[in-house]
Amino acid sequence: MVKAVAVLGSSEGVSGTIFFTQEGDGPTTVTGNVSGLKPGPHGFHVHALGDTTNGCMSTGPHFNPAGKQHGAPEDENRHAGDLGNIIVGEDGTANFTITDNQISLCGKDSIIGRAVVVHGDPDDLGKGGHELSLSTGNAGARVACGMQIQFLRNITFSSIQQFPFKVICRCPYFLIAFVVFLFPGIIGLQG
Ligand SMILES: [Cu+2]
Ligand SMILES: [Zn+2]
Repeated sequence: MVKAVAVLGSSEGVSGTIFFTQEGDGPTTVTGNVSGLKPGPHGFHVHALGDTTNGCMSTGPHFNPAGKQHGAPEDENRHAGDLGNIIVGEDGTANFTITDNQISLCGKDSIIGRAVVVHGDPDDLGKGGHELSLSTGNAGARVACGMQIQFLRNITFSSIQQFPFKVICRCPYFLIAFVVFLFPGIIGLQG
């Protein structure tokens, strides 16, 4: 099990925390709580860059390693980062769980180090007929963004068992090998 987290920051009073978990090559589960938004649907995406030096605008476009069009989470032809909408209640908060097959915490197309963004308007899921529908879902301003999705804990039995098939997830294996075998060996030789 690989886990990651992104804490939302905003200049417009929006706050929240988003957690990601993934078991092996399986789907990634996204759970989050967000507050300070107007009621209704709000576009929710993984953007390409974990950079917020210029606010949420610095996060770049939707994460799109396969070069596809913007779409709905259930579409095959979609940006990997297209997680659809989160639904905000009358109290201005949203608690949600999304299970997604196109975002991953491992491998070369990992979302680790990228940004999660909440928009001010609904994502039309590519079907709104607006000139922005097929690029951004016409989801309006970026009202909050979570800089850099970061590993919460990645040294687990399942990530070790996947060695050597992962790019990122195998790193802890080397760390563990070093600590368990090599480091005591070096100390032993010197002693
Ligand atoms: Cu977005
Ligand atoms: Zn998109």
